[in-house]
Formats: sequence, C-alpha cells, structure tokens
Amino acid sequence: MRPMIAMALLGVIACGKGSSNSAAPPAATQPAMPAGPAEYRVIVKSTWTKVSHPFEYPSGAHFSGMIGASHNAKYSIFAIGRRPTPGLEHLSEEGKHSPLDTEIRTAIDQGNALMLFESGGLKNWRDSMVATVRVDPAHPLVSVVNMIAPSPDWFTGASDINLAENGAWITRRTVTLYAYDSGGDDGTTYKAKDKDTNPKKATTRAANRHFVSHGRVKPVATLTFVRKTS
Ligand SMILES: [Ca+2]
Repeated sequence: MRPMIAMALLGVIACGKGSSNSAAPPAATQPAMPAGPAEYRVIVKSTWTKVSHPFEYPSGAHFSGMIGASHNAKYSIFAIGRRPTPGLEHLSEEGKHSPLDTEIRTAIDQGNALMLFESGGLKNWRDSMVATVRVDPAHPLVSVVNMIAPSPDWFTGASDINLAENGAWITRRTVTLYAYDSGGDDGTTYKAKDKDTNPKKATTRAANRHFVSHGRVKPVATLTFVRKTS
C-alpha cells in the first residue's frame, strides 16, 4: 500500500503546483496507430490530356500500369533529390514493373514493406487504373508510380502517403499527382531517342514546358484511396 499512497500524495502535490507542470506535454511517443489492418481501393485517373498539356502532346499517349507498395518509413519507391533505383529507372523509361517488383519484394522480406500491388496500363482516359492495397499499423504508408508514356524517363505517382490519421484509418483521400523526371535519361521531349544518363541524376519534379505553363505546374493525374468495408 505504501507506494500507492506515496504516488497519490505526489499526484496531489503535482496538481497543487499549478499550471507549469500539469501543462507539460506527455513524453514523446509514437503517434497513436489503428489497432488492425485495413484495405483500400487504389484508383489512378489521368488528367494529362491534349487540352490540359498542349505542348507537344504525343500520339499514343498512355500510362504504364501502376506499381506500388504499402510500407514503413524505411522504404519508399522514389524521393525528390535521390537518384533512381534501377527499378524506378526502368519503370520511368519503359513502363516495366521489373526490377522494381523485385526491389519491393526485397523490402517485404526485410520487413519494411507489407505488400506489392499493380495494374495493367491505361490508354482510354475515361477509364481508371484500379488496384487493392492492404496496410497495417507497422506499414501505414503507400507509394505508387506509373510511367508517363511515351517519354524519356517521366513518371507520375506519390510517395509516402500516410493512410493513418489520429489513430484511425482514413475513409477516403484524393491526392493530386504531378510529373517527375526520374534522372535516368537526358531526353527532353516525349519522343526523344534514348539518352541514358550516367551517373544517374537525382529525381526532380518535372519543370519542362510539357508540364509547366506560364509558371503553373499542371497536374497529370489523381490518386484516390477508398477504404474497403469488409
Ligand atoms: Ca531525364
């Protein structure tokens, strides 16, 4: 009993001291996380059209199939200022999911990713690309990419979208997607011949005339997460 009484007394004393102690924030901890896993529908829709992006808009415009992963903070598919992995480079230059799929499977083996998801490509902008991703409290982040095609090494996607908020899984979220230059090729037009960059440059937000007009960056797609109810 004695320790409990001592604790109770300390509590009274602390409270009696007024605002300075009682207003102190709780010790730094991880943010509250949802208790279990969740599943989301992932929907990518193109907003990259001849009307929105008239500069040299190419014939045969399409998106490669999306490929993505749910993961923790130790893994991401791309980051501005970081050189592309071989997987991101191939995805951005040829729309191929390999070897990015192998990189994601390695992250899964290392415990840093939970699952890989992918879809077929998109040619008709009235349609969408759709996939399903599972997240859990240890892997609440989602990254996804697809090639803007044809192009030298331009892609769109999102990195590190957190589907947990205030200890719960969000119901729905839409993210506006921009064009990126992976840094794997030096081509400057949609149909430029291969001009492999060595060493690789860092990935940047694409700032060329194809995607920026009168100082305004024009988004190329939307990405929507809709939580599935089971
Ligand atoms: Ca480039």
